[in-house]
Amino acid sequence: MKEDMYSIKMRAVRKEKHISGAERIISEKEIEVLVQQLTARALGHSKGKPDFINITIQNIGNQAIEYIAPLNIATITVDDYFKGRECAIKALQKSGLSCKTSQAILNMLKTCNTMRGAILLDIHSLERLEPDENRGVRVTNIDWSFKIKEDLEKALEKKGLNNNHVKEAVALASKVSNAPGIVAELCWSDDPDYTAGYVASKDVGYMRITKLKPLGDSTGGRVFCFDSSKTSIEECIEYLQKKVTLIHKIPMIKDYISYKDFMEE
Ligand code: PML
Ligand code: MG
Repeated sequence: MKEDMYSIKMRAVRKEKHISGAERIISEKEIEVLVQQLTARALGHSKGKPDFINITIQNIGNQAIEYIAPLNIATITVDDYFKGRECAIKALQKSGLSCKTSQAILNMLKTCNTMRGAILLDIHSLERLEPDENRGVRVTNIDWSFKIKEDLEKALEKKGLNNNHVKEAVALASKVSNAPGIVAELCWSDDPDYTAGYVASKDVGYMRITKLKPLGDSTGGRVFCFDSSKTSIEECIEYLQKKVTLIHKIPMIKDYISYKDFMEE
Protein backbone atom coordinates (compact mmCIF):
# COMPACT_ATOMS: atom_id res chain seq x y z
CA MET A 1 0.00 0.00 0.00
CA LYS A 2 1.26 3.48 -0.84
CA GLU A 3 2.17 5.50 2.24
CA ASP A 4 0.40 8.75 3.10
CA MET A 5 2.16 12.00 2.30
CA TYR A 6 2.15 15.10 4.50
CA SER A 7 2.34 18.76 3.62
CA ILE A 8 4.32 20.71 6.21
CA LYS A 9 4.20 24.49 6.00
CA MET A 10 6.03 27.16 7.99
CA ARG A 11 5.14 30.84 8.14
CA ALA A 12 6.99 33.39 10.25
CA VAL A 13 5.70 36.90 10.95
CA ARG A 14 6.93 39.95 12.89
CA LYS A 15 4.50 42.72 13.77
CA GLU A 16 2.16 41.29 11.15
CA LYS A 17 4.89 41.56 8.46
CA HIS A 18 5.87 38.45 6.50
CA ILE A 19 9.38 37.25 7.41
CA SER A 20 9.62 33.83 5.85
CA GLY A 21 7.63 30.88 4.58
CA ALA A 22 8.43 27.39 3.30
CA GLU A 23 6.76 24.14 2.45
CA ARG A 24 7.74 20.49 2.04
CA ILE A 25 5.81 17.42 0.94
CA ILE A 26 7.16 14.50 2.95
CA SER A 27 6.45 11.10 4.45
CA GLU A 28 5.51 10.58 8.12
CA LYS A 29 9.00 9.57 9.25
CA GLU A 30 10.49 12.90 8.08
CA ILE A 31 8.06 15.12 10.00
CA GLU A 32 10.11 15.53 13.23
CA VAL A 33 13.31 16.54 11.44
CA LEU A 34 11.48 18.98 9.19
CA VAL A 35 9.74 20.68 12.15
CA GLN A 36 13.19 21.31 13.66
CA GLN A 37 14.70 22.53 10.38
CA LEU A 38 11.85 24.90 9.58
CA THR A 39 11.76 26.31 13.14
CA ALA A 40 15.51 27.01 13.01
CA ARG A 41 15.08 28.67 9.64
CA ALA A 42 12.28 30.95 10.89
CA LEU A 43 14.29 31.96 13.98
CA GLY A 44 17.51 32.68 12.07
CA HIS A 45 16.11 34.77 9.22
CA SER A 46 17.94 37.86 7.91
CA LYS A 47 14.68 39.84 8.03
CA GLY A 48 14.65 39.63 11.84
CA LYS A 49 13.26 37.55 14.72
CA PRO A 50 9.64 36.59 14.22
CA ASP A 51 7.11 37.10 17.00
CA PHE A 52 4.82 34.44 15.50
CA ILE A 53 5.75 31.14 13.85
CA ASN A 54 3.06 28.91 12.47
CA ILE A 55 3.86 25.32 11.47
CA THR A 56 1.04 23.23 10.05
CA ILE A 57 1.21 19.56 9.20
CA GLN A 58 -1.52 18.12 7.04
CA ASN A 59 -2.01 14.55 5.97
CA ILE A 60 -2.70 14.78 2.24
CA GLY A 61 -3.20 11.02 2.01
CA ASN A 62 -2.19 9.49 -1.27
CA GLN A 63 -4.38 11.72 -3.43
CA ALA A 64 -3.48 12.08 -7.08
CA ILE A 65 -0.07 13.70 -7.35
CA GLU A 66 0.96 15.38 -10.59
CA TYR A 67 4.60 14.67 -11.43
CA ILE A 68 6.19 17.42 -13.48
CA ALA A 69 9.59 18.04 -15.07
CA PRO A 70 11.69 20.95 -13.77
CA LEU A 71 12.71 23.96 -15.85
CA ASN A 72 16.37 23.85 -16.87
CA ILE A 73 18.63 26.26 -15.02
CA ALA A 74 20.90 28.93 -16.56
CA THR A 75 22.72 31.76 -14.74
CA ILE A 76 23.63 35.16 -16.16
CA THR A 77 26.37 36.93 -14.22
CA VAL A 78 26.10 40.71 -14.05
CA ASP A 79 28.21 43.41 -12.34
CA ASP A 80 25.27 45.39 -10.99
CA TYR A 81 21.49 45.27 -10.74
CA PHE A 82 20.99 47.84 -13.53
CA LYS A 83 22.55 45.37 -15.98
CA GLY A 84 20.60 42.57 -14.26
CA ARG A 85 17.33 44.36 -14.92
CA GLU A 86 18.26 44.85 -18.60
CA CYS A 87 18.71 41.07 -18.81
CA ALA A 88 15.35 40.51 -17.11
CA ILE A 89 13.61 42.70 -19.71
CA LYS A 90 15.32 40.77 -22.51
CA ALA A 91 14.34 37.39 -20.99
CA LEU A 92 10.71 38.53 -20.61
CA GLN A 93 10.70 39.57 -24.28
CA LYS A 94 12.19 36.18 -25.23
CA SER A 95 9.19 34.70 -23.40
CA GLY A 96 6.88 36.48 -25.85
CA LEU A 97 6.06 39.72 -24.00
CA SER A 98 6.38 43.17 -25.58
CA CYS A 99 9.02 45.65 -24.44
CA LYS A 100 6.35 47.88 -22.86
CA THR A 101 4.74 44.98 -20.96
CA SER A 102 8.13 43.70 -19.78
CA GLN A 103 9.03 47.16 -18.46
CA ALA A 104 5.66 47.41 -16.67
CA ILE A 105 6.26 44.02 -15.00
CA LEU A 106 9.68 45.15 -13.77
CA ASN A 107 8.25 48.43 -12.43
CA MET A 108 5.59 46.52 -10.58
CA LEU A 109 8.15 44.43 -8.69
CA LYS A 110 10.35 47.48 -7.96
CA THR A 111 7.54 49.11 -6.03
CA CYS A 112 5.85 46.10 -4.44
CA ASN A 113 5.67 45.81 -0.65
CA THR A 114 6.51 42.50 1.01
CA MET A 115 3.64 40.10 0.40
CA ARG A 116 3.15 36.44 1.33
CA GLY A 117 2.15 35.60 -2.19
CA ALA A 118 2.72 36.78 -5.74
CA ILE A 119 1.21 39.42 -7.99
CA LEU A 120 -0.90 37.92 -10.77
CA LEU A 121 -0.84 40.28 -13.71
CA ASP A 122 -3.06 40.29 -16.81
CA ILE A 123 -0.61 40.83 -19.68
CA HIS A 124 -3.27 42.50 -21.84
CA SER A 125 -4.78 45.03 -19.43
CA LEU A 126 -1.77 45.17 -17.03
CA GLU A 127 -4.29 44.89 -14.19
CA ARG A 128 -3.69 42.87 -11.04
CA LEU A 129 -5.96 39.85 -10.69
CA GLU A 130 -5.38 38.52 -7.17
CA PRO A 131 -8.56 38.25 -5.05
CA ASP A 132 -6.63 39.83 -2.11
CA GLU A 133 -3.91 42.28 -3.21
CA ASN A 134 -2.25 42.50 0.22
CA ARG A 135 -1.72 38.75 0.33
CA GLY A 136 -1.20 37.95 -3.34
CA VAL A 137 -1.42 34.40 -4.66
CA ARG A 138 0.63 31.94 -2.64
CA VAL A 139 1.73 28.84 -4.55
CA THR A 140 1.53 25.72 -2.39
CA ASN A 141 1.65 21.96 -2.71
CA ILE A 142 4.94 21.81 -4.58
CA ASP A 143 8.22 20.08 -3.72
CA TRP A 144 10.97 17.90 -5.20
CA SER A 145 10.22 14.17 -5.00
CA PHE A 146 12.25 12.65 -2.14
CA LYS A 147 13.54 10.00 -4.62
CA ILE A 148 15.70 12.56 -6.45
CA LYS A 149 16.59 14.99 -3.63
CA GLU A 150 20.05 13.56 -3.01
CA ASP A 151 21.01 13.55 -6.71
CA LEU A 152 19.56 17.04 -7.12
CA GLU A 153 21.72 18.37 -4.28
CA LYS A 154 24.83 16.76 -5.78
CA ALA A 155 24.10 18.29 -9.20
CA LEU A 156 23.48 21.76 -7.72
CA GLU A 157 26.55 21.47 -5.47
CA LYS A 158 28.79 21.03 -8.52
CA LYS A 159 27.71 24.47 -9.78
CA GLY A 160 27.73 26.14 -6.34
CA LEU A 161 23.93 26.36 -6.30
CA ASN A 162 22.92 24.01 -3.50
CA ASN A 163 20.95 26.37 -1.26
CA ASN A 164 17.30 26.70 -0.20
CA HIS A 165 16.71 29.81 -2.31
CA VAL A 166 17.58 27.98 -5.53
CA LYS A 167 15.94 24.64 -4.68
CA GLU A 168 12.65 26.20 -3.60
CA ALA A 169 12.55 28.81 -6.37
CA VAL A 170 13.21 26.29 -9.17
CA ALA A 171 10.49 23.99 -7.81
CA LEU A 172 8.01 26.83 -7.53
CA ALA A 173 8.84 28.33 -10.93
CA SER A 174 8.50 24.90 -12.58
CA LYS A 175 4.99 24.54 -11.18
CA VAL A 176 4.06 28.13 -12.07
CA SER A 177 5.25 27.73 -15.68
CA ASN A 178 3.00 24.68 -15.94
CA ALA A 179 -0.10 26.49 -14.66
CA PRO A 180 -2.92 27.21 -17.13
CA GLY A 181 -2.56 30.69 -18.66
CA ILE A 182 0.84 31.57 -17.17
CA VAL A 183 3.36 32.74 -19.78
CA ALA A 184 6.26 34.00 -17.62
CA GLU A 185 7.38 34.90 -14.13
CA LEU A 186 9.73 37.55 -12.75
CA CYS A 187 11.14 37.21 -9.23
CA TRP A 188 13.79 38.54 -6.97
CA SER A 189 14.13 37.78 -3.31
CA ASP A 190 12.74 40.05 -0.61
CA ASP A 191 15.58 38.93 1.71
CA PRO A 192 17.92 41.94 2.16
CA ASP A 193 21.07 39.78 1.90
CA TYR A 194 20.08 37.92 -1.30
CA THR A 195 20.25 39.89 -4.55
CA ALA A 196 19.64 37.18 -7.16
CA GLY A 197 16.41 36.59 -9.00
CA TYR A 198 15.10 35.06 -12.20
CA VAL A 199 12.83 35.11 -15.20
CA ALA A 200 11.11 31.78 -15.79
CA SER A 201 9.03 30.54 -18.70
CA LYS A 202 8.69 27.53 -20.99
CA ASP A 203 10.72 29.52 -23.57
CA VAL A 204 13.75 30.53 -21.50
CA GLY A 205 13.62 27.96 -18.68
CA TYR A 206 14.74 29.10 -15.22
CA MET A 207 17.02 32.01 -16.08
CA ARG A 208 18.84 33.18 -12.95
CA ILE A 209 20.35 36.64 -12.85
CA THR A 210 22.95 37.19 -10.13
CA LYS A 211 21.92 40.77 -9.24
CA LEU A 212 18.45 42.21 -9.61
CA LYS A 213 18.43 44.62 -6.66
CA PRO A 214 20.89 46.42 -4.36
CA LEU A 215 22.24 44.60 -1.31
CA GLY A 216 20.34 45.51 1.87
CA ASP A 217 17.07 46.20 0.01
CA SER A 218 14.03 44.21 1.23
CA THR A 219 11.82 45.02 -1.75
CA GLY A 220 11.10 41.92 -3.79
CA GLY A 221 8.61 39.23 -4.62
CA ARG A 222 7.07 37.62 -7.66
CA VAL A 223 4.97 38.63 -10.66
CA PHE A 224 3.15 35.87 -12.54
CA CYS A 225 2.20 36.95 -16.06
CA PHE A 226 -1.21 35.64 -17.01
CA ASP A 227 -2.73 35.50 -20.50
CA SER A 228 -6.48 35.89 -19.92
CA SER A 229 -7.25 34.83 -23.52
CA LYS A 230 -6.09 31.27 -22.68
CA THR A 231 -8.10 30.31 -19.60
CA SER A 232 -9.96 31.60 -16.56
CA ILE A 233 -8.17 33.10 -13.60
CA GLU A 234 -10.02 30.69 -11.27
CA GLU A 235 -8.57 27.69 -13.08
CA CYS A 236 -5.08 29.13 -12.82
CA ILE A 237 -5.35 29.93 -9.08
CA GLU A 238 -6.88 26.51 -8.35
CA TYR A 239 -3.85 24.82 -9.96
CA LEU A 240 -1.28 27.04 -8.22
CA GLN A 241 -2.77 26.58 -4.77
CA LYS A 242 -4.43 23.18 -4.72
CA LYS A 243 -2.87 20.72 -7.15
CA VAL A 244 -0.34 18.51 -5.35
CA THR A 245 2.74 18.60 -7.57
CA LEU A 246 6.11 16.88 -7.25
CA ILE A 247 9.15 17.25 -9.47
CA HIS A 248 10.53 13.89 -10.49
CA LYS A 249 13.56 14.78 -12.66
CA ILE A 250 16.88 16.55 -12.18
CA PRO A 251 17.09 19.80 -14.16
CA MET A 252 19.85 20.43 -16.66
CA ILE A 253 22.20 23.03 -15.16
CA LYS A 254 23.96 25.06 -17.83
CA ASP A 255 27.27 26.91 -17.52
CA TYR A 256 27.25 30.54 -16.42
CA ILE A 257 26.69 33.15 -19.18
CA SER A 258 28.11 36.71 -19.09
CA TYR A 259 25.93 39.82 -19.43
CA LYS A 260 27.63 40.60 -22.75
CA ASP A 261 27.05 37.15 -24.24
CA PHE A 262 23.40 37.12 -23.17
CA MET A 263 22.68 40.61 -24.51
CA GLU A 264 24.35 39.78 -27.85
CA GLU A 265 22.54 36.44 -28.25
C1 PML B 1 13.65 33.86 -2.56
O1 PML B 1 14.25 32.94 -2.02
O2 PML B 1 13.07 34.73 -1.91
C2 PML B 1 13.62 33.93 -4.06
C3 PML B 1 14.95 33.62 -4.63
C4 PML B 1 15.02 33.75 -6.12
C5 PML B 1 16.35 33.44 -6.73
C6 PML B 1 16.93 32.11 -6.36
C7 PML B 1 18.19 31.77 -7.17
O3 PML B 1 19.29 32.16 -6.75
O4 PML B 1 18.07 31.15 -8.21
MG1 MG C 1 12.28 35.09 1.41
